[in-house]
Amino acid sequence: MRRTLIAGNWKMNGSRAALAELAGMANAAAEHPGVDVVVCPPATLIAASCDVRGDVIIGAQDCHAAAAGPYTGCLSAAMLIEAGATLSIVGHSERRTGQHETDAEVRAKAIAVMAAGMTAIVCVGETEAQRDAGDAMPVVAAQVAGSVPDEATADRLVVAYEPLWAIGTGRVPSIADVTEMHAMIRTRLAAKLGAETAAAVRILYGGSMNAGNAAALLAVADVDGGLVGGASLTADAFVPIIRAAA
Ligand code: G2H
Repeated sequence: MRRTLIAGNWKMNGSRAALAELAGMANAAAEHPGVDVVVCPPATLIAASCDVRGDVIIGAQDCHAAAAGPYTGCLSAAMLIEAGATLSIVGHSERRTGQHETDAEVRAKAIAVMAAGMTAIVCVGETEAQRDAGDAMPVVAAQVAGSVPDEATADRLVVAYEPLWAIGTGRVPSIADVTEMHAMIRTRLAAKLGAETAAAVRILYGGSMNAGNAAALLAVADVDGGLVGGASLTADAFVPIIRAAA
């Protein structure tokens, strides 16, 4: 009942030349209609991406919580929609760490995204020190409690579990750890949103997903897709992950 979702997060990478890669991803999306394929390019490329996206859903990497105002360099949900985005990542660890975003700020961003009619991908994940200390589960549980809006609906919310120590490192958690974490996240979503909504929310795994490990990660019961960084920058790297999800 949950459609698999494969989302590429280009982070601060890509120029107009990368639109040729997006065209290749669009071909793969057309060949695999059972998979929702998302690409989140830099905001400067959202509008141009919509010209070549085909069946690919174009998303943003962040969204300000306010509708408008004195927030230099920031973009509102309405601006992102006008550019062509229908989804936004919020609370990526690179923003939680680099921009000191709190759970409350991430929740406010998710509310703004959903209220505008877009889907929010809310990111959670523990640091290596927290995992080593045995705190991974309570840390992520607290992030889910604090970052996911109480009013979220399954068609507007996606959760991405991204352990920080797996991001861009080539390391991934064991299948047992991914299984345990995703099951816990769904249990926490049920407590917050009700069992029916929680059962329908997609929970993505993110952190060094690639063509070699995607099939095993996507086979986990509560893994409903992937949030892919480095391996989403080229069609050659991203398309095999789309195929693995089909
Ligand atoms: C985690 C992921 C994309 P990567 O940040 O969100 O990046 O796949 O490069 O680890």
